[in-house]
Amino acid sequence: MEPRKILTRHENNPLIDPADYPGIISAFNPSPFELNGKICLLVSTTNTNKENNFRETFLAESTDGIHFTLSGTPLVDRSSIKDPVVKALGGIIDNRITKIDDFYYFVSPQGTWEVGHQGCVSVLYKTRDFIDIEFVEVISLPWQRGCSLFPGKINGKYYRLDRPGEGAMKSGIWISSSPDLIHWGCHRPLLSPGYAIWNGLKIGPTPPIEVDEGWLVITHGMDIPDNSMHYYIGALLLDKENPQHILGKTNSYLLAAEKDYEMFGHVNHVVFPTGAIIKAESDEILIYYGAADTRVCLASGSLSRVIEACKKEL
Ligand code: BMA
Repeated sequence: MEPRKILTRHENNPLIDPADYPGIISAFNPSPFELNGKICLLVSTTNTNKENNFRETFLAESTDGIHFTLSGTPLVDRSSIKDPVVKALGGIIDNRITKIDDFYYFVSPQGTWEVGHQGCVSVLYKTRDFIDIEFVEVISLPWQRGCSLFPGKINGKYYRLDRPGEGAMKSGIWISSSPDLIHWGCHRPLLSPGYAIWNGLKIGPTPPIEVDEGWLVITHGMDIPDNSMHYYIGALLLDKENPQHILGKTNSYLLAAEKDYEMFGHVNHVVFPTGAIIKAESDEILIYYGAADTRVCLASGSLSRVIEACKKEL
């Protein structure tokens, strides 16, 4: 089946609309996870009211994966962070979340402009219950986005994917490893942008999901077809034992910005994934994504077809 026909948008889209939350002007790029039988999202939000300028993450919870309630306060209480430089870093948005053993780890690409530098660094947080959130460490240099942890060790080491680069820079996916989730090295390029037209300028990762065939990674791609940025959703399959080895990737995108709610907003023509949930028993993948950097949407479809599209490079 053609990759662009695998996913179906949910009829209730957008599932989270900032219009329903006074004070918030965008709710987007949701990082999904499961907790106590619920589907939850770490939702990126902005409020550009000049006196209360923030970019923060709010927790959204749902019992059916469709109807979400957004928390009333930001997830990370910055007053609990002791390190003054980390406390002053830019907004906590675009998280990638991964459960490793008993903890949920999430990484936020936080700006360093606020502390007199440039670019984003990857900031690692962990929590068990989404009440007590612990700052762990800054785990990258600047110009780093999209840090996505694998959900456990592979042959004795933790692994992660990154998308170094910002703005108009060409940016692809890199892989690295660590003994302890804090000290990272052995950086290697994994996938360059431009393997297809929809990722001409950028290709970036989300947290790898274990499937029978390997590690499934939902990706974002970006191209500038008409002098404006267009974002797409694609997928990649990595070898289970050696994640530096790509088994296949979708040649076509799975989703492009085609609906009004994806084409028009704070940034036009954006469908941006920050993770996915799989329901292996019903052969389903749920991709929650940011639409036009303004709202939260859902597209879902057959997991095995997404994997097949990767393997056959459709
Ligand atoms: C990326 C990040 C995301 C955003 C996307 C599209 O580089 O800034 O927050 O959704 O661009 O604007």
